[in-house]
Amino acid sequence: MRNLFITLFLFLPFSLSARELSPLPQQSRIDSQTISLSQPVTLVGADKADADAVALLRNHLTRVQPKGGLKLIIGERGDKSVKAFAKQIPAQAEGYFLKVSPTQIVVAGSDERGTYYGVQSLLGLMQGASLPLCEITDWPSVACRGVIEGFYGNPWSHADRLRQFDFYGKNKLNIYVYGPKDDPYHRAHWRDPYPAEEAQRIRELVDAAHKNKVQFVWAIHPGGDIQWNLADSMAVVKKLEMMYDLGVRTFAVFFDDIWGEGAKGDKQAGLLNYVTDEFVRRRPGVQPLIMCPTQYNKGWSSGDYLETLGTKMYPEVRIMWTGNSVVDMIEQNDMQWINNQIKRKAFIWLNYPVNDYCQSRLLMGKTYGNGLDIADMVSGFCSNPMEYAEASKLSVYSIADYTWNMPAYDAEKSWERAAKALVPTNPVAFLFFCQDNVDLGPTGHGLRREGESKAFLESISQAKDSVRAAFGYFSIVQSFSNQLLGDSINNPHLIGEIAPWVRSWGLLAQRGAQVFYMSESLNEKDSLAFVGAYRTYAEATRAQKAITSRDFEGSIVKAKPVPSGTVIAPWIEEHVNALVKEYQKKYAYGKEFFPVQAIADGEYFIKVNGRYLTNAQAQADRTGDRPVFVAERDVINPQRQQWLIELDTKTGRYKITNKQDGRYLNERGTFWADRQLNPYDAQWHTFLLNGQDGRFSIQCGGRAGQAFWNQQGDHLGSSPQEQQIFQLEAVK
Ligand code: LOG
Repeated sequence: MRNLFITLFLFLPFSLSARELSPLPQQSRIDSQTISLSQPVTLVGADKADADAVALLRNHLTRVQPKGGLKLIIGERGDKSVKAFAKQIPAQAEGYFLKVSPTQIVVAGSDERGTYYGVQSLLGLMQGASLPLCEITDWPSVACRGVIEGFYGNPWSHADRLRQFDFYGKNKLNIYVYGPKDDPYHRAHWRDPYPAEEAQRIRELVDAAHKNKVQFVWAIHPGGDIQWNLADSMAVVKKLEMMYDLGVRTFAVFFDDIWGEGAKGDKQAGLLNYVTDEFVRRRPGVQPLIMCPTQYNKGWSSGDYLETLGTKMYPEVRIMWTGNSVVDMIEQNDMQWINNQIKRKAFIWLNYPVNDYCQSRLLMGKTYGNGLDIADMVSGFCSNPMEYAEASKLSVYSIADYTWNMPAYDAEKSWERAAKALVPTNPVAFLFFCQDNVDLGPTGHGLRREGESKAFLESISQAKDSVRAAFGYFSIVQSFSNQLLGDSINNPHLIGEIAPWVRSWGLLAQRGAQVFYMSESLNEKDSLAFVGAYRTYAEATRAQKAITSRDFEGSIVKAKPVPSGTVIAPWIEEHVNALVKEYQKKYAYGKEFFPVQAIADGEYFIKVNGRYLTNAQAQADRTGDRPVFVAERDVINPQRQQWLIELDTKTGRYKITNKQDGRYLNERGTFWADRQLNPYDAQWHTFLLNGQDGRFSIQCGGRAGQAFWNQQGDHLGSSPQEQQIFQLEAVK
């Protein structure tokens, strides 16, 4: 136990001084000496300075008086009030100079946003009424920094979005792109106007975003059914006009995830140019368009599509890009490649921490892997988050940190600061939860995140008795889970959002604790205690499985939370399976409480209608070879028809391997000739056997689509619906 606490202590070094700003400023000197803002303050320049900045400031000052107090000078370059500081104001857009001295405070922006960010920094440094003496010169690394609500699933709620904008303002993010796939007026019914009530909400959102100095970008997604004719070009403009009337000033057109006619590059470029001519350039205050191409990542690029956009589309149109694949971190070489193709700086759409393709996982790990040297190569950098708006703030906080001061970005430290900012009175419990919810598991997109359950792994690897060490860890998890669920001080929206995962995490720990009890009782030859612990385990497993997230009426995605799915959950399952196996070798007591293995490990013939499955190759193509069915027993080479079927203790499913060549069957019921290309992965390559008495349907288990095996002509195939019954006949 002592070891564990040392590990935890090392793991959570809360070095964060309360006076640290985030995003980290470019240049700063922050003293320990402070002044008090509860004294009377006189504002100088407030009538000319950015109104949002002044309003924000006034909200936090209790005693503003016309004359005679502590002088607070505010304004942006060109204003008389800050003329004396012209040299200190950084040249960069959105930069500011902030100086707090005993007798005077200066907030001087290089432009309006700069002044606003200067005020945000001033407020960020305040603790109660006390403000440290400081001098800060600051500006952003990346011009457009923010979030793209671009995921599938439940769109954020109105309240979610309002809270986001406040958060973006504080973290100096300046752009929000509205593009939730499941808003019908964004995509499926892009031509239709929003109903009045929805329109009013958008108006409110735009207003709230702008108050926080966040550009609200509204995106249209017409590619699914657009006709390349004037009527539809006009329909796009008409919809954008409506959005303009609601206050929107920046617009985007998306063509991601479509096929066919809508995916043509030259037509898309033509439309974007048309909208630029007919709308963008004619309306005062409208920013250049942003477009998401159909080939939005290198893996999906082919032909001359990108080059067509690059040459035919007006150079001011910004083009989005997710990297080398759909879900990828961005590095310098990648930027060079794409910028060269599109003849402009790509606008990054980072598919992290979005979890719409791995909904059972919350992505609460540190945000790492993007190059620290790409600031000058991007026209913008936006994160596509989870449908969990509050939980996403953990990563978005770091995106803000990264894009504001890229060279100084430290993923680990930023992550810790984020936890502290989100759950100020109990960051340790929260961070502990986060480090147990890091990885995505295997998905079609392939991104993995390292470091999940680092503290767990360290504590068990250092311990003499790893099961006992794990037990210590699990008791901490149970207590942190209770603390978080009972938290009534910190952001209730965050706590409510993650609650299904936190509850599930607590139950997981309860299951984990039973590993210790089972192991102890086995040592003590106490079968009563063993079975008792196992039943507690099974009960907690059932309770965990019953938890559903987003379980409200009309919910598009109701996820089943899987906390700690990469390290701890498999550890527990493996140990329990092994302990049960060992127990059952010795004792019969309590047999009825343990799961019955569908089929005993061993060698089998796999038969359909009296025909034998054999490894003979019907065809060899890129996707591998298919086993075939033959009428006769193979007497020359019997092993070709013999299959080793064994329970995989990690997944509780069965692995099926050919006796002759040792190849295992994969997720489609086919072989890969080349093992290197398709290494064994229990997630993919194990099957559920449904049935009894030698008659079973065989179903792909893991993330392989849950299809069933069936006979297709001479060979084995799979089908999502049709269950075929196979005879599994033990080889004698
Ligand atoms: C979608 C996006 C989705 C993301 C992750 C882009 C440009 N489009 O594969 O809406 O959230 O991947 O699933 C996408 O990334 N398509």
